[in-house]
Amino acid sequence: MRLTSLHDALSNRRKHGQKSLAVLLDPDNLDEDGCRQLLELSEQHTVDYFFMGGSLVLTARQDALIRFIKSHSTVPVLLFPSHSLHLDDQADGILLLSLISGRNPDFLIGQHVIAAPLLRQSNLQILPTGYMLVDTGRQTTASYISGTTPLPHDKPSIAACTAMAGEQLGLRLMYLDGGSGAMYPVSSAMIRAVRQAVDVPLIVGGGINTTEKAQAALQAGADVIVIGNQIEKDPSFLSEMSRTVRLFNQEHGFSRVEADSSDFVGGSVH
Ligand code: 1GP
Repeated sequence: MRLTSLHDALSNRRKHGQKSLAVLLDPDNLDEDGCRQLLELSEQHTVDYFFMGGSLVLTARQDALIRFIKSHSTVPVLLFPSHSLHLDDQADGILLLSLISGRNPDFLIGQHVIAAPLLRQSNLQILPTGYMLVDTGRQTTASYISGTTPLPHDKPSIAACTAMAGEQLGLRLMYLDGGSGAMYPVSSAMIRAVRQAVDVPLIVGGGINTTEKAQAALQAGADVIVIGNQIEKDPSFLSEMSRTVRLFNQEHGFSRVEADSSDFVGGSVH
């Protein structure tokens, strides 16, 4: 299996304490004009990754959007699929999600079995990811569609043990997700507990819609913050989040020299 430059880059960033920004693009909520606007913004304000996916993907737009991004931007595109049908070889990589917060075998291994031969034939870099849905105030599409109970918001130790088990099983990234448009984000206590429990890079998303919430997630130990909804509502939030991540990296002494020597592949550094 390809364990990859994208994975190496994430691990290097983690090792050096460098934080990253991922912008989630939902093909159901984004047309080409909206995408062009975000790409223009990402020229001026560093975005490290575009995540592409949604819980349903009702439209057939994903394919065209990825093609558009790949022809206009060097920011890596990572598929964030909710289903084995949402594969696309034009992307750079795939967060191969195992929904370890749930007990639905289809999302733990079933979809992966169906996708495996297609993934093997594709050029996608595979990032095996322990995906943990967290209860953040209301049922999300992801928990409804997956038929799983999210982790209780106020039980950081369950999240920590879940991540630990995921890491022991060989998963290379962890993703704590309150779900798109969560009423409140994953708590700092839970992020800290997971951060202390595992070494792998930690992605955190869901309901991050203010600078304070982004700073809290970074401070608690998120390596990558993911923003979707708020940028859909207000594209200028992308520049605010880019600035927040850059300032955090500066304030915490991230060395650009280290990044330039060890970092990689398409995406830019802060
Ligand atoms: C959802 O983590 C992502 O899967 C992003 O959430 O849309 O609430 O920013 P938001």
